[in-house]
Amino acid sequence: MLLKHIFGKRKVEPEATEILHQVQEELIKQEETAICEPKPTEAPIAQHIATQEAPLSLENESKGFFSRLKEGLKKTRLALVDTVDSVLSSFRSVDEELFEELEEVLIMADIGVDTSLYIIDELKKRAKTQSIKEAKELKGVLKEIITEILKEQDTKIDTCKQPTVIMVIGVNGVGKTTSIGKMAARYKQEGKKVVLAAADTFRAAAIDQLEIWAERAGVDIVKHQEGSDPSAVVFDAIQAAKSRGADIVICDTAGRLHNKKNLMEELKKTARVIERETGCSDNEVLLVLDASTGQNALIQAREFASVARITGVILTKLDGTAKGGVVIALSKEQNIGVKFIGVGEGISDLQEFNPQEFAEALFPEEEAE
Ligand SMILES: Nc1nc2c(ncn2[C@@H]2O[C@H](COP(=O)(O)OP(=O)(O)OP(=O)(O)O)[C@@H](O)[C@H]2O)c(=O)[nH]1
Ligand SMILES: [Mg+2]
Repeated sequence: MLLKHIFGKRKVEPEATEILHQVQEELIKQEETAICEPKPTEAPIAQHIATQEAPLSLENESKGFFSRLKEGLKKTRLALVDTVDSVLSSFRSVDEELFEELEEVLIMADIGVDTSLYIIDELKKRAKTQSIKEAKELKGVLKEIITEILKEQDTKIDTCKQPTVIMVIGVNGVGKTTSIGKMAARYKQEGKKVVLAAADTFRAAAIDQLEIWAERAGVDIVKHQEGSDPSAVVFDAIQAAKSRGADIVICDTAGRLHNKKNLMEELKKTARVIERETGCSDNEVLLVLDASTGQNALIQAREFASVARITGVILTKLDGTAKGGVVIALSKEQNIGVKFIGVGEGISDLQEFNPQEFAEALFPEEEAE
C-alpha cells in the first residue's frame, strides 16, 4: 500500500514512472540489509516431523494437483486478478485512465515496475490491433501476455545425466532443505535412485533435518560431521551415487555462514567439485527463493546470479502470500526460469512449474468471462 500513501490517489501519471523506479529502488535498498541477516525461521526438527503427512502418492498427486495450485495461489489471485476485475468493472470503455489504474494494480501485486510497464504497453498495443472497446475484454489479453512471459524461460530439469547433480542454494530459511526432501520424494516416485548430500555442515540440526527428509522420501543420504568441509560431503555423495548406480544427487547447502563472502566462496568451491567429479559444466544449480519476500526475492536472484551460475529457481511459500506476482518479474527481469514451486509444507506440496497451468490457476476460466 506504500505507493498509494505516497501518491495519495490511485492514478499514476506517466511522468511518475521515474519516481516509481526511485521508490522501488529505495524499498529494495531498505530490504537489502535483510538478505544476509540470519532469520530464525527454521522450525524445530520435532515440528518438521509433526507437519508430515502420508507418503507421496502420484495418483493423489495428479488428482489434487490443480486444486492445490489454485488454493496455493488464492492470496495472489485476490491481490492481482480480483483487483484487476474490480478495476475493469469500474470502467466501461478502454481509455488511458484505465491503463494507468491497471498499471498500478500490477505494480502493487509485486510484478515489478519494469515488467508492469511492459505488460501495459503490450496490453495497449493488442487492444488497438484487436479493436477492443470494452474494458472487460482486456482480462483475456492480460492473461495471454502473462502466460507468454512465463513461457519464455526454460522450466524443465534435465535428469538424463548419470548421475544428475543438483546443487540447491539460497539464503537461510527460504525452504532449501524442505524442497530437497520434496524433490527426492518426487524423483523416487518416478523410479529414480536418489542420493542426498548433507552439505549444509554449518549446523548439526541442518544435517538431522535432511536425514529426516531422506527417511521420509526413502532415499540415501551422505553426511559428515557438523563443521566439516561441504565440498568433501558433495564429493563423497557423487562417488556413492556412481558406485550405487544412482540417478540423481541433490546437494543441500548452508544458507548462512559467518559472513556473506564465506558463503559465496564456499558455494563456488562446491560447484567446482561437482564440475570436476561429473565432468560437466552445465549441472543444475537451483536457487531457492521465498515468494513471500516479494521484491526481496528479486534482489536475492540478482545477487546470487552475480556470483553463481544459476540454472533455475525453486519458488517456495506461494501458499499464504499475496506476492506470487514476483514469479512474473523473475521470468521477465531476471531471465531465470522457475522449475519448481512450493505450495505448502507437506511432502507433496512441490510442483513442477507449468506456465500454462500457473496462468490458468491464477486466471481461472469461469472468472475470465
Ligand atoms: N508454507 C510453506 N512453508 C514452506 C514451504 N517451503 C518451506 N517451508 C517452510 O519454511 C521453513 C524453512 O524451511 P527450510 O527447508 O528449513 O529452509 P532452509 O532454506 O533449508 O533454511 P536453512 O537451512 O536455515 O538455510 C520450514 O518451516 C518449512 O516447512 C512452502 O512451500 N510453503
Ligand atoms: Mg536447510
